[in-house]
Amino acid sequence: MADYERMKEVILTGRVEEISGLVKQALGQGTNPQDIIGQGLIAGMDEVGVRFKNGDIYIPEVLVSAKTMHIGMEILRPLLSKGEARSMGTVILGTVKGDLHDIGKNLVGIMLEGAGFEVIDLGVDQSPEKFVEAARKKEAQVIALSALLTTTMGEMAKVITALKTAGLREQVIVMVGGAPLNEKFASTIGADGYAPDAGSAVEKLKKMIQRN
Ligand code: B1M
Repeated sequence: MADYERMKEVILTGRVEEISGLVKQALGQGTNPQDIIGQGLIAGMDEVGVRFKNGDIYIPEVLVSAKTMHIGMEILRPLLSKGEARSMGTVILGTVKGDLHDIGKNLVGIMLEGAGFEVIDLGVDQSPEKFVEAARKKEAQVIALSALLTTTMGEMAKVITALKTAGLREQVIVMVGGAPLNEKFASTIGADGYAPDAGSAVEKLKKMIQRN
């Protein structure tokens, strides 16, 4: 049984030197990489978020926790990517303009790769034009947008408008996510799908791709 409580504690306290050992130990015990991410790494970051919000910890601690989680992720990423050999489709992924948060976006990318999608990650602070250009160039089936700030969620609507202007809206599924979003917001801006977390993003996208 993987020691999820200890993993969460190590992420929370930012003990970068300990996370690799714990993740490798869990893998050695036969634990599914996606379970390690969900119940260990993400659960740890969730708690970091709560403490940051409550003012119990500050930005430097948050960054060390994020680094700790990334180290764990780097061990798991190649294992997830072996999930399926055939590509389920090409996804252009990124965090919208003005927004620098990338931890959740990276998780979504890793999980999508694990499910067999080809993921082209544009990074953070990406303009609508960048998404449109990448979708056209790569003949992508999906644009996946992340936003963590209430001040940047509106950028998602601009991406959809830019897709319409470019004549690409009908060819591309637009999926949105991020902590301040919900189903209603996604539907208001005309997105095709919303997912509250990385796991459900994969499930929803698989279904949408099959329907198309
Ligand atoms: Co910022 N930050 N931050 N931050 N930060 C939040 C988001 C905040 C809620 C904290 C708070 O005040 N309680 C708040 C936003 C308030 C709001 O707008 N409602 C906030 C703020 C205000 C800010 C700054 C403005 C602070 C400042 O400078 N005064 C600033 C903005 C910088 C900018 O972007 N322009 C800022 C900066 C930062 C850091 C750089 C220090 C750092 C980011 C580091 C990085 O990403 N590389 C940071 C962090 C780490 C956080 C918190 C603590 C944690 C975010 C995180 O990584 N969570 C966050 C508080 C919180 O969330 N409780 C906070 C873990 C991650 C796994 O979850 O990203 O939600 P999340 O992703 C989830 C789901 O949302 C979903 O799946 C993921 C996992 O399952 N999901 C998708 C995400 N994208 C998806 C896309 C999908 C589907 C699902 O489909 C495409």
